[in-house]
Amino acid sequence: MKRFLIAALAATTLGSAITAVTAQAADDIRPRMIRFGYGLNEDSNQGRAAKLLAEEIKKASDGKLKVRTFGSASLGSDDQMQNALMGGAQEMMVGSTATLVGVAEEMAVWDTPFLFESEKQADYVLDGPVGQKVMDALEEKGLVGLAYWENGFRNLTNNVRPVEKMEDFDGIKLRVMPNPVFIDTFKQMGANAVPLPFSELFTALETKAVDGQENPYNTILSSKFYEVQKYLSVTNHVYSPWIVTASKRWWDGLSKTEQEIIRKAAETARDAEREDTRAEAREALAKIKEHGMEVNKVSPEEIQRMREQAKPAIQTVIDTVGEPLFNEVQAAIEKAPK
Ligand code: TK8
Repeated sequence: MKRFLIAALAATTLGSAITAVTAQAADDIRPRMIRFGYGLNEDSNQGRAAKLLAEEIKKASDGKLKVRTFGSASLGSDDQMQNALMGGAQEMMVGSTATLVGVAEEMAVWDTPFLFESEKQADYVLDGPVGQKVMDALEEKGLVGLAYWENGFRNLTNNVRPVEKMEDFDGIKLRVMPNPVFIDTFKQMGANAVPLPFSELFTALETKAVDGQENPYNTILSSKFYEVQKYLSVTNHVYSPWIVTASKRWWDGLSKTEQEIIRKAAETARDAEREDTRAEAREALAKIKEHGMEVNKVSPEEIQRMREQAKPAIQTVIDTVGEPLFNEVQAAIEKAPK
């Protein structure tokens, strides 16, 4: 403050007054090392966005805030990283909202089968007030939500048979994200749903501990699931967001300027990541086929049957998040652009 006053007194032109203000803001940024973890590899859409986030933070802080990114779950599974953030042992991460349901049950609302019909709709709801409300539920659990990134619409892969109708799920050992809504949804379909962390998934497919999994095209490509999976069935059964989070213990010790820089970087990276992910997804099916996977598109009639069959899982969501929040999300969807 003293420095600011002296500088301001010494200022004879508007230009140097501005310099003084900037200098004061810079004092607000301390040299820090930020560990940012994520589950996919560096060559994935998640990896590219993490890199961009790190660059943005470096630029905006004049190199004082240094982000070290750790891909391929090298700091642990999504679940382990969440715990590290809550305990203050790691600063930041990006991972699925689905894995956070055990921390803040409100997150389960995004797992509602067939919730969104388009990416535009998802952006509108996630970036709007109800998306923020769900994010805010993390705070009392020791996490600060910064931005939703796109994981995307999920599709099914397996080694048993192409899934063309609901009955084809029968007996397939399917890895699902570890949360009750995903387990329920696929049990309803007749699959044998096995919850597993993503970091164990490739090996589980390779060793045939499970027959299949479900993820967006981007991940099927970047994680090379085509090496260990034969059939891809296009279901778009749910849109999955990722969420960038920070350890609240750590966050509360940052200056306002630092918080602002990091929040903005998470949002800038979000916008770029969504564009990148969508562009990649548009090309992905052709590439997946080139890698030898057999692709089938599930018919609208069969999707309708799956929607009906998934209804008990929707009830699980309502029981978990409460009817008011569920309805609020529905209302936002109705207002969203198609
Ligand atoms: C990456 C995961 C992944 C998710 C999953 O750590 O677990 O299947 O789709 O993106 O968060």
